[in-house]
Amino acid sequence: MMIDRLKKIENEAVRALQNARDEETLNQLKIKYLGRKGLITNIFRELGKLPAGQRPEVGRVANEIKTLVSKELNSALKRISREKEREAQPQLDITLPGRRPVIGTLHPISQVIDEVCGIFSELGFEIVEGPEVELDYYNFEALNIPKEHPARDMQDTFYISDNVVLRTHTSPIQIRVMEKQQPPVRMVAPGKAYRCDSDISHTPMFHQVEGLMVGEDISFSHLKGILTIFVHHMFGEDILLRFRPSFFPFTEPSAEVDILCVICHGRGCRVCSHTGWLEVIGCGMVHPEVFRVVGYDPEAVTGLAFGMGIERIAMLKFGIEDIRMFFQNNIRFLKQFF
Ligand code: 2U9
Repeated sequence: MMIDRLKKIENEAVRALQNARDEETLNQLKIKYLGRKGLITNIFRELGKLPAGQRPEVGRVANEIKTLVSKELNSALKRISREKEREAQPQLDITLPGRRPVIGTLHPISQVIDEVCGIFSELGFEIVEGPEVELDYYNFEALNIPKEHPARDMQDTFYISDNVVLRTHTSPIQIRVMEKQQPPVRMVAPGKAYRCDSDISHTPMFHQVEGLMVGEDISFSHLKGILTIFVHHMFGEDILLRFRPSFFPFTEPSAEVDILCVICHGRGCRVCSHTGWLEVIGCGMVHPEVFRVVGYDPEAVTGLAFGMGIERIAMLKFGIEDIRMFFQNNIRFLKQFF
């Protein structure tokens, strides 16, 4: 009789615990079965009223049931707290489109270098690179920049040692090519250059693309023609340009290419220092002394050369006023060139 009652209590308790959906129900069940006046607790209290022969058996079964119901209660508690945790998490909506990964793009400076090299490459120029840590000889001496020349000043040049510098232009690449290769030469040299200088239009590291074309009858008109084609490709077919005399130790004659100011169209503004023109390229005919140094015969060959600062070209093309924007890695700035 008593055993039957116990079995019934056990079945009811287990079913109720398994069906419970919240902590409150579990608490009530705990009180109902295991509390001070609980159904299982009462059995122990009634043991004394039983005939002595039944007591051990009923006591043993009651203990078993008490243990089992306690275990069932614990696992119900764990189950409910797991369910609560899962409900607290946002539900997964598998119909939502996936998050696109952010894909980087080339830095605007790299984009402009590629564009410049692309134009010259179509004109048959080979692209050549060289070391950024360079011998004084290749950076200065071979380019007709003698020992006491102001361009060598400690204030402009980063010296590694007496005869080793960070190249101040990419021109040493052309010297290295001419040392190894006989004319004709038709090449562009892109890369980083270093000068100890820093303000809104100068950074200690900047980029250049320089070009060189050497052969038997290379003339100033080739230079004008090539650079005119280049400027039209880079800034637009109807851009106005002019060649203005200038001076560089490694070219003679030397010139600079100006374009009509892209901001004010020649009226004069802050960007063009009220001249109406913007310098974009330095150029000239290779100095005979440079040919002599690399072992070319200055009587037999002539050459055209040019150089441009990439940051300057990029600033004019994109309308950027402060060169330092290129090097601050501000993602909101860089994103505009995606
Ligand atoms: C060799 C012979 C001649 C390259 C040249 C310039 C003029 C020039 C500047 C433009 C702006 C450098 O970045 S910048 O500051 N460059 O004005 N560069 S002619 O002439 C050479 C190069 C190599 C062997």
